[in-house]
Amino acid sequence: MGVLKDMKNAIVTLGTVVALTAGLAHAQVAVEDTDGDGSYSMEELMVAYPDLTEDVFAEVDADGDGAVSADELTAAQDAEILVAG
Ligand SMILES: [Ca+2]
Ligand SMILES: [Ca+2]
Repeated sequence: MGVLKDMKNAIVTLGTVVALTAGLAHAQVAVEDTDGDGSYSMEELMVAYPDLTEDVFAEVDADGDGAVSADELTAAQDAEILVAG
């Protein structure tokens, strides 16, 4: 009976991990590089984040080159500088 209980615990734990991972993936809003230049402009970001302001864009654009790279976007989402809704 002990083995069965351990298996049940393992399945419950796995289910929790899957649910958490799905939740994180869902929280990440997909931003589209509409013009295909390899980076995200303010206009492209505003499709996913309509409330985006120039101040926030400047914060997301960590190196200040006027465009947001995929790395800058991921960092901003992780740091919750960009929050959907
Ligand atoms: Ca672009
Ligand atoms: Ca940049």
